[in-house]
Amino acid sequence: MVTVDPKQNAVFSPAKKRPASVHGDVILTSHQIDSFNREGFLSIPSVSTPAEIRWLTHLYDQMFAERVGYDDGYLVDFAGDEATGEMKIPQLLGPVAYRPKLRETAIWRNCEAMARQLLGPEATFRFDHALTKPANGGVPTPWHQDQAFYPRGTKYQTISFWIPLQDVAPESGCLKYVGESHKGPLHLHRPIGGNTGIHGLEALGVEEGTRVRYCPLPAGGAVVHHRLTLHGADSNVTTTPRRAYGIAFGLRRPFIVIPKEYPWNGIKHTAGDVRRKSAPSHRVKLYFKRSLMRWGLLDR
Ligand SMILES: O=C(O)CCC(=O)C(=O)O
Repeated sequence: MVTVDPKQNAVFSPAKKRPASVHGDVILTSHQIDSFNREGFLSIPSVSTPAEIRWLTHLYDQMFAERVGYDDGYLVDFAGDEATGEMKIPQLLGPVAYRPKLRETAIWRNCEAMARQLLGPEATFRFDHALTKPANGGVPTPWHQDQAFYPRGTKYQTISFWIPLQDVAPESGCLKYVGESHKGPLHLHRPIGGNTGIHGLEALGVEEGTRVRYCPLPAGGAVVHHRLTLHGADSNVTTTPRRAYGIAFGLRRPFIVIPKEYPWNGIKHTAGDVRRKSAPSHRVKLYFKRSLMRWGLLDR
């Protein structure tokens, strides 16, 4: 097993005395940027502080305990079809919509600053999520590429940061990558196990070869990956749940990135989709979105 030491090529200066408003305490070196561009991912030893991680862990546990987002269809099972009982990998899509304070964190500020270094000054926030791997075994996160989740009409291309809230290693479900897979192609995907009631996707025909890299990290460290980088995680066989927060930033392109729905998304019909479409908040949002699009004030 090949693991990547985040300290190896990283320069990190958590400027403790800086006021919170200063943009980005973590500055990527040109060596790190080259490494990201070459490999399609990068480990960063710290993007937060122990106090912030304690605060976020509390907030995170509260959100999952209260099942925040469930009725709106934003709390879903990434790896199960929900018809079968306990969620296998509970995932909350868009936690910042429920807890706007997430925007005020060092994690957010640092990831946004790094995204601008990697993508350019126009990079903007696109998406966040929280994903828990229950303790004592359970299912792995299969190989997938983030672009496979993009819906039709997307005009953005993203990179994703993933921040564990406790130390992670291969046995607790740290992320693993296939190095250089961001150079393409986009693999065919399918809903996990071919079950169209499952939200998560798995890539087909992945040849791992010798290029698999595990990225163990301390709590509050981060990995960042390109939208085409194949990634996944093994089962969490430790006795504590593995909590992780993810944020994606993207660049708006002058063209539609996904003109036609990917077939593997078109065939999905999940319990979360049903809840989302019937939630009153969804219907109101859809009404305003369609009106703005009709008036030319919003593109997809
Ligand atoms: O947390 C996991 O197991 C997978 C996360 C992931 O695929 C992502 O954040 O892009």
